[in-house]
Order: sequence, then C-alpha cells, then structure tokens
Amino acid sequence: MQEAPVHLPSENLSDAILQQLKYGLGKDAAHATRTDWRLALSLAIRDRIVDPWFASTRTTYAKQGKRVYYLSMEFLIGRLLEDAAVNLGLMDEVTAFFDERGLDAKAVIADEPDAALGNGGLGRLAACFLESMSSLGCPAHGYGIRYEHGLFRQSFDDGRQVEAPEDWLSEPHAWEFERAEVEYRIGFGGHVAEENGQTRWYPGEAVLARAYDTPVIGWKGAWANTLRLWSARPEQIFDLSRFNAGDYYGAAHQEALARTISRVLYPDDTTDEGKRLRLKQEYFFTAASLHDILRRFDSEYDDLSLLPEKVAIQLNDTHPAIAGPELIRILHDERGLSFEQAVEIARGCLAYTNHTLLPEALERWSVGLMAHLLPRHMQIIERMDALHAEAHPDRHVRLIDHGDVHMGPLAFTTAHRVNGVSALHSELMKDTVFAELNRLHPGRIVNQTNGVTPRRWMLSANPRLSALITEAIGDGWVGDLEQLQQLEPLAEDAGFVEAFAKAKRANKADLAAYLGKEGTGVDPDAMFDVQIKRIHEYKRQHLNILQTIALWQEMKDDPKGDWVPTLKIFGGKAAPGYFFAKDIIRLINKVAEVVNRDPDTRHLLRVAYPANYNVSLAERLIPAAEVSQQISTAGKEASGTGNMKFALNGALTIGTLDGANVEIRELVGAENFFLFGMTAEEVVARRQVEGHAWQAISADPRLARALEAIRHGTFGHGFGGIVDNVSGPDYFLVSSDFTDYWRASRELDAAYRDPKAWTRKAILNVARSGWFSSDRTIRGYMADIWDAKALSVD
Ligand code: F58
Repeated sequence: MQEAPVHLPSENLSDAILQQLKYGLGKDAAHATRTDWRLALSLAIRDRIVDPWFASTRTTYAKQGKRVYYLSMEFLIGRLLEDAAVNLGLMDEVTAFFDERGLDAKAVIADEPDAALGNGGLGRLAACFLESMSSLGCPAHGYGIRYEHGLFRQSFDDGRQVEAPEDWLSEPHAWEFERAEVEYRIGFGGHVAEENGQTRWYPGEAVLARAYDTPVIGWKGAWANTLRLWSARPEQIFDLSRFNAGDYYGAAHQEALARTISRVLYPDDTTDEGKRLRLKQEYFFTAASLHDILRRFDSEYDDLSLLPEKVAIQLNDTHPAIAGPELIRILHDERGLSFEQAVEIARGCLAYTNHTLLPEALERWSVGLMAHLLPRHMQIIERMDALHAEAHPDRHVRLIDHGDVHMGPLAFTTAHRVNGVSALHSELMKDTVFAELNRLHPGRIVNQTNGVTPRRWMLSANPRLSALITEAIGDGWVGDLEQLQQLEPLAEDAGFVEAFAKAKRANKADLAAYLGKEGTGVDPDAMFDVQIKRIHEYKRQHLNILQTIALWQEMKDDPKGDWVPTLKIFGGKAAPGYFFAKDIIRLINKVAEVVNRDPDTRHLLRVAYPANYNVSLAERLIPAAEVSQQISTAGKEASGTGNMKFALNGALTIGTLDGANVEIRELVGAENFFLFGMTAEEVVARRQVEGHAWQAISADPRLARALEAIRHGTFGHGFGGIVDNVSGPDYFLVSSDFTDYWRASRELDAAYRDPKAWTRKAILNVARSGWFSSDRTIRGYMADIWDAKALSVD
C-alpha cells in the first residue's frame, strides 16, 4: 500500500472503517466493491496494530532485551486480516458492521488473497512461529523474501496438474509498510584482495535489498513483532545511453536481472535448473538480514563480544546457512576481529533447524558455483573445513566433499545448537546424517517438536468448536492450550458429546456445500477422510488411492454390504518437475471420475480433490475432517504439523509411527489412534528383503487386484510408472504396508459405526492435543536455544 492513512484512526471501529474507505481509498460507501471494503477494514485494523507495535519496539530497546531473528526462505502466511481481527478481539464488531450493511463479513474476509510465500510445512511452521513469538512477547523479527509471485496456482486439466503463476501483489497489499530508507547493497562475484594484512571482497555486481515490514500482532494485542521481507532492485534503474540509442530491451536488462532475485518462490524442485538463482536468493536475503541485524545492534552497543548475549539467529533449514560464513566475513574482514573470535561469536548467535533427512533434499552447492558467486565465502568455508579436519584428524566429516559444499554440515559447525522437529526425527538425526558430527559435538543436537498456533487453527478456523469449548471451560485455552485437558471429563457427558458431534456435523455441511460448488456433490453424513499435504512418494498418497480402489472393488462386489459411506478428500500440489508425483495426482483424479459416477457405489464412496490446496483451503477442510491420513513411510516425515491440526480439531488419525505421529499417539492414547505399518527400523530391514514388493502383492489379493485394475486401464492409461514402482523397487514400501493399512482402515470403519464412542475418542484427541501449540514450541526454543526472555509492554 503506497498511501499512509491521512486521518487519525477513530476509536470506533465502524467509523474507522468508513474513514479508511473514504480517506485511505478514496471510495464512497455507495460504490464500494467487496475488495474496497476488505481493504478499508484491513487498514482500520492495521491502524490498531501500530501502537502496540511501536510500544513493543520501545520496550525492547528500553529493557535491552535479547532479540530473536528467524531467517526463513519461506513464510506461508495465508490471509492476515482474520488473524489480526481475532487477536485484537474485533471479530464481533467486524461481523456486526457488515451485517448492518447487508454484507457478508465472511465473504469480505475471504476476498483477501493468500500470501503463499512458502511450499508447505516448513513455511507454515515459520508463520505459526511468528504468531506465537508475538503472542508470548518474545522480541523477534522474521526475515525473508518478498516474492512477487508465491507458490504457483494449481488447476487440473483432464486430471493433470497445470501450474499458473500466482499474483498476490496485483491488488494493493494492505498489511505492509514499504521502508524506502532501509536498503542494503548486496554483492555477488568479483574478486578477493589482500590489503595491509586484511582481506577484502570486491563484488563484481550488486543489487539493492529494500525492506517491507508487516506487523505481526499477538494474542489479545499485547505485543507485536515485525516480519521484514526483502525485495530486490537494481542499483541503476535502467541504462539511459542504451535507451537513448533505441535499445529498449538492453536498457532494461540489468533491472530485469536484479528483480528476478525476488520474483518467484522456488517450488521445491527436484531438478538442478535455476540452482544459481536459488543460491543468489539465499545469499541476498541472508546478507540483507545480517546487515540489518548488525545495524540495529550497533545502534545500541559498541562491543561486538556482546553479540551472542543480545542476538539469536535461527536458520530455518540450511537455506540461510550462508549466514555463518557471511557473519564471520563481516566480523573478521570488516570489523577486524581475529578469525577465531569471529567464528566463536558467529556460533554463539547462530542455531540451525533441520527439517528433513531425505538425502536428495539436503542442500549442496558445487565449489565452482560458490567460488564464482561468493568467492570470499568459499575461502572462509575452506578455512572452516581445514580447521575442522585439523581438530578431528581421525574423523571424516567434511564441509566440502566431492567438489560440493555441504550446507548441513556447514550449518551444523557454525551453530551452537542444531534441532530436529520431532522426538523421532531428532534421534534419527543423531543416528544417521549427523551421526559423526553428533559424536564430535555431543549435546549440540536438541529436539523441539513442532507446534501450530491455536489462534488460527482453532479459534478462527473452527468457530463452532471454539465456542463450545469456551462455553465449557472458559477462554483461557486460547493462550494456554494445555487447558484443553479440562475437557477430558466432558467426554463422558452426554450433552457435551452431542454438542460436539453437532458442531462437527455443521462443519461437514459447510464443507459439503463448498465442495458441491467446486463440482463434487457429497453427502455430509459420509465419513470425511482427509489427506492434505504436498504430493510426495514418501507421503504415500498412492497408498491411500490404492486402498480406495480396493475398497471400491469390494463395495462393487457387495453393494448391499455393511459399508461405512466415505468421502475421501485429497489436497496438495506437486513440484512442477516431479513427474512421479504428478502421475499420482492424475491417478487420484481419474479414480475420482470413475468412482464418483459409479451407480453401484456412489452412495458409498466418493473421492474429492479440490484444486489449489493452500492455507485457506486447509482452514476449511481441517475443521470438517473426521479421519486424518498420516501415512508416510516411517523415518521419512520429519514431523508433520497438519497431523497436529487435525487432532486438535477432533479428527482421529490413521497413521504410521513417523514424525510427530509418535508423540500424538502417546498423548491422545493408543486406543484413540489407528496405528499401522512398519517402524523406521523395520523399514530399513524390509528393504533388504529381496522381492519385498512382490511378496507383499502375492500375499494380498486385494492389493493385486487393485494394481491389476490400474494396469488394465480401468482409470485410463499412463500409470505404468506407478504400478511398476510399487511392484518393483518400491523404495517407500507401499506394497509392504498395504495389508496392515487395510486392516487398520477397517478397524477405523468399525469404530465409526458407533457414533458416541467415536465422538468420545474425538473429544479426547482435542483434550489431549494442547501440547501441540506452537507457544509450547517457542518456549522450548527460547529456553534451550535462544536464551531469550519474554517481555511485556508496561
Ligand atoms: C517439512 N519440510 C517436513 N520442506 O517435511 C515436515 O515433516 C515438517 O513438519 C515441516 O517441514 C516443518 O518442520 C518442508 O516443508 C520444504 O518445503 C522444502 C522447502 C525448500 C525446498 C525443499 C523443500
């Protein structure tokens, strides 16, 4: 938004909205569009954030609090308006305002485009953390990239995923403040020179990083932090001499190159293309953030040794891991500290979160590329590598190996704490990828099991259940989610059980109406069974669809049988270059086509796959879900956070012992969780069994028949890759886990047939999920990693 509001905000929200409409947007209420109303409302609410925001900043300066900096390539924020209105307690006033004018507040809120500045769990976690840090009063900044285009928009054409660019900034963005004066020069390439015993880097090219700030208001509006996103601009707007010579394209060349850096979010690609640009993006936002952090530090302190006491920098995965070498470079080359001092101070500030053990997802950059783009950093990495090898001559960990810089080990050695995101994942980190580094640095790896913010994922997304809970136990649970435990006795209370079931039924009816508009007619009384997440082989959406096929076949054999009518819902995007995942998407859509129009079974089984899964769609789906599919191959899903949102909203999990499923099951109780499949250890052993997939298929006629139907073209053609994979190498053990998955699914059906007992289990899931609040997670980071204290505005 370019224009600052001209008038002081009115005390009264209605007046403030009308003022913003008139003076902020220049619109007359008689002619205002839905978007005008949404923007006027957003600006009026934004005005109410500014004072607590300033007060938070002043308090942090006054108390010289330690600041936390969360560096992340991704912030999957979704919509901001409702979050802000809910946290400020303004929702009733907002609804009343639009009611009075015959407008639908929900529709106005839904007019906001999602800020889709992330791919999946990692980006959404960063967004939940921002909200929790504000809710707890932890002085913090999020730092990332202001992508002009977020995650691609997905549609389906004959079942195939089609990607289109996303364009969230095409409308005015009401939440941010452009900071034209906060701009840093970020260099690339060039050469390194020795001058009077000092090393200097002379970049060959440079771009400018300009700051855009979005305030993030916490629960009850008591504290607000800042999300600062960087946008890339050219140093020189355009080449005037070329322009004057008529070379218009050439004149704009530099500008286009510079702006490309913050143009698009990387869609989690499996290919090597564009890697150079990705490394540029990583350095661009990391370097800009470090300049900013040091500028703020310098304004308060003049002793660099205080840095670890005053500054905590969290690296969200290895994407900002160049922060280690960059901070060492600044401290040593520019600020004159010894190399050893610089390393020690940098390590005191930095900590690194790992989100994956999948070898193909661990970042590495060729030495050639690194040396070309960041020659001084490459030297520093070489020196770190040599120092590490010198200190541990009998060990084999190298930061540089086979011509690549390994960002995991680099992040590990430049951080004082390294954390995994679930108990199982953190243990596996110690046993696998970081086994040797863990032996060398015992105690550096800690666990911080992920969490989700209850404000968005309960209070706003599920108003019916939230109201019911508040009526029963008061509203303290919103800021202290463990209070949900007080619901436990109510699982035995017939009135509460009935009210709970009614709320779920109403959420299902809402979703059924929405899906109906999207093209899939569904029965709100069917069992709503949901799998929503990125499409990936390890997440095994193909295991789910194979079972759906087998179930459909059995239903067709016996349409009068005692089946539980089921709606299978899928949602998720595949990386554009990930062809196997795209085949899975097409298979699901093709199965949906066949199954949904089958007159024998369409009253028993439907498949829905709404396109363009995003945060806002998740907010619709999760409150209506009854079954949560968490079926990854054990040992592969670092944590999961969707799994927590489902349990919190009263869905029962069918899942493997993977990621945080393990902790969910421990907390909600084994009897309220449908477990199946091999453990992480069994998975490793099973892969050694010659012909494991064939053995499994031969032993299970249902699986064999489902695969046969696919092979024979029941769902169209082109699925040979999937069939060959799960009957051949089957690295993710779809076939080997199928039989047990079927068993657990039928046990789940049986449980669903007893609505009271089912609802009781659902209530216990809610009552025992309080631990999965991201407030708990952030407290853990503050205590075990950041050594940061919460502050409050006096
Ligand atoms: C996810 N990682 C994990 N990565 O898969 C999930 O288990 C975990 O709950 C979540 O992080 C939060 O800890 C993830 O989302 C990405 O999206 C990468 C983004 C950059 C490119 C490679 C994938």
